[in-house]
Amino acid sequence: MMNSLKFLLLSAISLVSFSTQAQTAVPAKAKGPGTEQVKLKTSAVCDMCKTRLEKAMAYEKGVQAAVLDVPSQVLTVSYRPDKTTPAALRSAVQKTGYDADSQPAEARAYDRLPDCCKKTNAVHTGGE
Ligand SMILES: [Cu+2]
Repeated sequence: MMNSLKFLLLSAISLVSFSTQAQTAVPAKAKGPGTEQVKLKTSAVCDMCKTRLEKAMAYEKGVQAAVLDVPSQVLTVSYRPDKTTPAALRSAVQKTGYDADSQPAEARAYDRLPDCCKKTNAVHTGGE
C-alpha cells in the first residue's frame, strides 16, 4: 500500500518535471529546430587554432556545433539561444586566446598559445 503510493507520487513528480521541460522547448520549436547561428571573426591562423577553438567551443554550454574556416578566420557557431548568447560565445573565444570580432583575446590565454598561433603570423595551413 505504502509502496504503490510512493510510486504514484514519484511518477506524478517526474510527469511534472517532464512537462516543464516540454514547455520550455516549445518557443524554440516554434521557430525551427531551436538553433541559431553566429559567425565570429577570430584571430586564428592555422589548423592547430582550428582544433583548439572548435574543442573549446564544444565544451561551452549551449553550443551544438562550431566550425572554423581557417582562410577566412570565421568561426561559425550553432547554439541554443535559450542556453547561451553571442556575447557569451565571444567571451569563450577570447578566453581561448583569440580575438572575437572587435574584442581582443584574453592576454593570459593568448600568451599560452604556441608561437605559430600568434596574431603576428599570417594565416597558414598546417600542412606546409
Ligand atoms: Cu594556430
